[in-house]
Amino acid sequence: MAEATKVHLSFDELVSLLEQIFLNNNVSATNARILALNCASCERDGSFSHGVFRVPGYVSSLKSGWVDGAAVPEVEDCGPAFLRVNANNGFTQPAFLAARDQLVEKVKTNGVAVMAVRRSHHFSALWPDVEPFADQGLVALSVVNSFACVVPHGGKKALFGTNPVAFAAPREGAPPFVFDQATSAIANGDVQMAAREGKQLKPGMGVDRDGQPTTDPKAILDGGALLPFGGHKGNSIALMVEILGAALTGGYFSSEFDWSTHEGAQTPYTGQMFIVIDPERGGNAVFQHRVAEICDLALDAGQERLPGDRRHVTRALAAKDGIPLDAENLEKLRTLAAG
Ligand code: NDP
Ligand code: PYC
Repeated sequence: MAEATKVHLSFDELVSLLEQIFLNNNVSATNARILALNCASCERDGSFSHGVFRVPGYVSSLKSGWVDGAAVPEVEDCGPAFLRVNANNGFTQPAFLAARDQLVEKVKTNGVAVMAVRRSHHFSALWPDVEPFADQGLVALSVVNSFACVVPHGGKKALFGTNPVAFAAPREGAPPFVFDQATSAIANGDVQMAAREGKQLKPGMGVDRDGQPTTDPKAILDGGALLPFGGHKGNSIALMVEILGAALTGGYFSSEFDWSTHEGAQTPYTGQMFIVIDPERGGNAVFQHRVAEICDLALDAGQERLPGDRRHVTRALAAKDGIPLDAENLEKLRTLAAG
């Protein structure tokens, strides 16, 4: 198959384009900027399942009124080390950023703090949420639940979301150690992309509508389901994400909100949880050095690369050459931006 023609945009050009698309779809100026930066960062770093690929989904959800692009989050101080945020049916990122400075203040005061976001839509990767904490010397863990498309280990019907977990820690002399992974065998976004590109998946990732194993992404999307990664072990982590992301925050479980009758709804309406730690309170002044040490030991032991390495290589290339976009997709984005 012939390679699609690529057009290279600078980060700022892509942010402006996306910002205009959000503004054209009932998103407030503050929120449009936040969502555009987030989506452009994913595309820049090669997180393609959550970059511009997601724009039609954002627009569809916004146009349908399923998510409120102009929502104003409410931040509630629930104790020395606990913040709750009600996103008021808006996206998580503006809700989280509304409370972020207060959260860091609490972390500096107490050594650790928690932020629980509810009534929120998360349609992106998680690393943009946690990596900036590590850039400022903090350790961060975040989980978010999504929509029911993962059948529990040994189970019969979809119950969990693809429920990602992301972790970030500062590392001496190098970008932070960051991993960000779905608790399903593969993210739903990657299944959609495989279906679109006519590719098969690896065995062991999903089942069809009759519960039979399949490698066909269309069969998974059309009434089938994904499996948790790593059998019963990944299953428990997916369940933990439901507990932290929904039960603890006051958000919906992935199986609990009903979007079946809301035409156009595409963004999961759930909750997100953050735990942020100041490693200096561990009394270990060489924390960042120790993080670098264990990462180097893993590489010396034969680990092929660290999580985040691929993103940083892609980011560096984008800084040099611009962010490559399919010409055809870019035209569609420009049409959306023209209003
Ligand atoms: P991947 O399996 O592609 O990658 C998961 C992690 O493993 C990344 O940190 C990746 O780093 C790292 N990694 C990949 N290959 C290797 C390797 N060979 N050696 C060491 N590390 C490696 O991600 P998923 O498909 O699980 O998830 C994709 C994205 O989808 C995530 O960003 C996630 O947040 C998002 N998502 C969002 C959801 C939501 O509800 N909002 C739901 C589910 C997923 P690197 O990035 O450098 O490749
Ligand atoms: O890719 O699994 C996924 C996903 C779910 C919600 C947002 N992304």
